[in-house]
Amino acid sequence: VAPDQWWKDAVFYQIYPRSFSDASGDGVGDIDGIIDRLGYLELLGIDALWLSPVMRSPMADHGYDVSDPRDVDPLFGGIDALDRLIGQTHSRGIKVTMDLVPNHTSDQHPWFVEALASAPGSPARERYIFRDGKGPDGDEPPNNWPSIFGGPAWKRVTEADGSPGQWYLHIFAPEQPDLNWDNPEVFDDLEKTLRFWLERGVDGFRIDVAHGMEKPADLPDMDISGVTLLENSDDDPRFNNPGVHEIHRKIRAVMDDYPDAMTVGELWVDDNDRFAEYIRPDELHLGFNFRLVKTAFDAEAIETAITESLAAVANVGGTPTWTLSNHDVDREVTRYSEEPGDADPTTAANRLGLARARAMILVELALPGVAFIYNGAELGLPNVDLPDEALQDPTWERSGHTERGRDGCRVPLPWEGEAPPFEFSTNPHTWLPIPAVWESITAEKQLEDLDSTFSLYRAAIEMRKTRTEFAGDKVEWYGAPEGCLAFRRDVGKLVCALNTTDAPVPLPPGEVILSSTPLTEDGQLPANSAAWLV
Ligand code: TEU
Repeated sequence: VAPDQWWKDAVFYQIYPRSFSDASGDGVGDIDGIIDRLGYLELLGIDALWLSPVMRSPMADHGYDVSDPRDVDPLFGGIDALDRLIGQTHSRGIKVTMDLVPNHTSDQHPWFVEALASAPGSPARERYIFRDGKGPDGDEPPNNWPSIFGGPAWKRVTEADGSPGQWYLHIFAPEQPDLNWDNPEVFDDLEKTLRFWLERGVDGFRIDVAHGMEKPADLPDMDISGVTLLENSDDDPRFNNPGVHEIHRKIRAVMDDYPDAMTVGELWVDDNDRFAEYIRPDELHLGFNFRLVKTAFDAEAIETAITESLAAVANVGGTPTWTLSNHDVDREVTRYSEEPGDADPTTAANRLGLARARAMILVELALPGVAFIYNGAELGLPNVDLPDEALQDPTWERSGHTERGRDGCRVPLPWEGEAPPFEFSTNPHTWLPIPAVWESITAEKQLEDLDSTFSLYRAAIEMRKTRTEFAGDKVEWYGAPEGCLAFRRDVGKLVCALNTTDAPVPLPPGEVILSSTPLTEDGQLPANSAAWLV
């Protein structure tokens, strides 16, 4: 058993490095930019950082295409910058976790370059998933699998002699060939990567596509009738194959040499019991539970999501986790607004979305377990509906311009000043344009405003860390008016009440210590609000 399971009730803050803060002035965020903002993160009160990938990468999927897993890309400042970040973050009492991408590599990774230069059937090809094509000329893909980003999941290569050749599998972009996890070299290399970063002082890893990696041996066709880009179902043969658990057990055996370090898997698994299998005691320490991302602002549905999540995780003796957004999904303000689309924080739709997002952070932070916050959520940022020419996510191209992709939630953060780029960078040409209408919601303005979303997050995190009322691993539900929920932590008795209706409702008994909306009527919880009581 780990001596210090610091992650068990931690608040993690996800940094999307391109979008957080740019020190070099090239318009793309970097590690020195993060170092410049550590004071802000300390003030917010978070326990740990999760950095989306900073390893060497040609950036076809902004770092999720890794060409050297044991180095940091010069775009982000190189490995010396990361060493500085680890040192300075630790000296503020904050942990650092990194993203690992074991399902695939970049097509520029030396292994893949070697595979392309080698003959069909050669050991170099056996590190990836190469197959002959179907049809008399082998000119049809080996099966019907679609890529998550659009188009087929197979690309045909040209052999060394110039002839049309085999196909390789890429569940994501063609620049992200899937590794063959049945080849022992693949795990051996991941073990090197794990130890490399742990020895440098990293406190843990987020594991990308942790429900992927293993593929069924016969690569059967799949039912593609209901397939949606950027999504997968539980029985999709591209994911959730039984052999994946063996991989997690091998990763855990390495991690157990570093008892203060943890893993959290990205698990797009809807069935809670199936999800929980990944966090059995000898697999991942934690798994991302996306139930709240997938649930509308509806008290009954939220209560069900929480109850089912807690029950499944308790069955395996695991730790619950909660998340409202990340770099792959629409920001919560936009999801909860009734007319999504516009970045302007002053529209009625975005004000409604923000009220609901503020309520939900009180729900998330009142629950037992781990909370993940995606950078910019603490400023209440909405998605940005970017112009076509700004879009960069591979989904935009690969879907034939039918899907706008994930850029809208990745716009750089507005820090200070009255106009873009709001001190995110000294360069006005930021990698995605920052809307001028964010002038009223910069970090600078929110830090000094006690009613701001930043101040709400800060107060909530501080209470959660310091007050004894948050003790207990379980929640007890109260009866609540229709469209509302109320639960209490079993030991400390903190009460969280949520009103998802459009009218005020009576508050449960107790003293309010925090509310997502100012309480104007005595004893009433306003519409689209939450409160904490003791
Ligand atoms: O995402 C994996 C993934 O499957 C997502 O596309 C997910 O299915 C979708 O967002 C659900 O709505 C991870 C990373 O988080 C993502 O940024 C990468 O593009 C992807 O892996 C490939 O590495």
